[in-house]
Amino acid sequence: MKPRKIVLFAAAMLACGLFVQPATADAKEITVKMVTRAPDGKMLVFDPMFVKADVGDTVVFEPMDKAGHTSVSVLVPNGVASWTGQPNQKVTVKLTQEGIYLVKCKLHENVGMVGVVQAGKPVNLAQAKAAAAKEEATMLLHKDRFDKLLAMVK
Ligand SMILES: [Cu+2]
Repeated sequence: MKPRKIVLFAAAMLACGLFVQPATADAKEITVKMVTRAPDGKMLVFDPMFVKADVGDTVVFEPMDKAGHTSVSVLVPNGVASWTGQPNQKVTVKLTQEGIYLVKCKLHENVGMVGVVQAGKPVNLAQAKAAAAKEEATMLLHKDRFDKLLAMVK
């Protein structure tokens, strides 16, 4: 193709959305509840603690009781802005990049209130494990929770 035709072809593909991840067409909204007591009896947890999603999906961290729960990112894939939710604040995170997102409740992290979101391929798994180990060193309860959740990554 001549250069001009290539440009037109690229413009046409852009117009068709072909450069966009196919998952965006049926992007899902996934709710993660921040609870003091989960239905299964677990105390001070994200429910669910592990989310497997597609790039383009949105995760909504929703406080279910006024216990000061927060959604704070510990690690995000390259190119993603970290976030710091305020106590009892609903936080919406669009998964714009594939990889592992680690999250914690600032108030209850030390008792194991942490979560893992996987979007697409776990391209930053090694970084996630390193960041998780650093957090676990400061935790008092459920020190292996990040490890268990990261073991669910496929
Ligand atoms: Cu909390």
